[in-house]
Amino acid sequence: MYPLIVALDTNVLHALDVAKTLKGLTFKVGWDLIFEGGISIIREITRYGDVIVDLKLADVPHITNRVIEKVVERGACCVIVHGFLYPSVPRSEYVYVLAKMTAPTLYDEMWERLLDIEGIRGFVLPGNQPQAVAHARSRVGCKYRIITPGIGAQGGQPGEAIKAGADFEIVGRYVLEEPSRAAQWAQFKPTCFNTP
Ligand code: NUP
Repeated sequence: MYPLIVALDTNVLHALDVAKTLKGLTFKVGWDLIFEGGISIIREITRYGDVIVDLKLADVPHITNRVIEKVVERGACCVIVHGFLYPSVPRSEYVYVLAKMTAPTLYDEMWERLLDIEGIRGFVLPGNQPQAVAHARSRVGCKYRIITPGIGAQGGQPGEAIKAGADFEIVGRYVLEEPSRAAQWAQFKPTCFNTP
């Protein structure tokens, strides 16, 4: 398994085709694909690899927890939740906290505070900002996973965020356009965790 999470931001047929071609990798399913394929698309994609569901949840705890439960019931390993919910971020082994985005946002002013959250699976951090990834890794050690979008179309170079301390890089367009590019990740090793 390469330390690569393929973001299936495309239509259902193309997503299934890419997942079949890259069977054994990890896939990220977001709103785009769920609106098109329905919630059952999560289970369908799990036939080809682990699935992270990226709904960037941001609601009060009881609602967020109910959505997480529904997604996990369908076979996803984990779900991405907005860090700005802090301190009301749901704490669970299924939760990845989005702490800083690949585009400029208000997270840039307070993201480091989120690194103190306890009891989660890990953090989503910007792979196109390797210095932020390195800083986060030095703060949290190998206690949490770090996964990083922003590679390829958003400017990050393949392997750059892993070198800075990430476990997996999240890549959409760069791999969707040409799935054979996924093989570039064969040479990289996760910093701490082998599983997404
Ligand atoms: O800060 C973030 N930036 C980002 O691009 C947090 C994310 N979850 N993503 C997601 O990563 C985005 O929603 C998309 O699914 C993927 C990046 O796609 P691409 O730029 O590699 O095509």
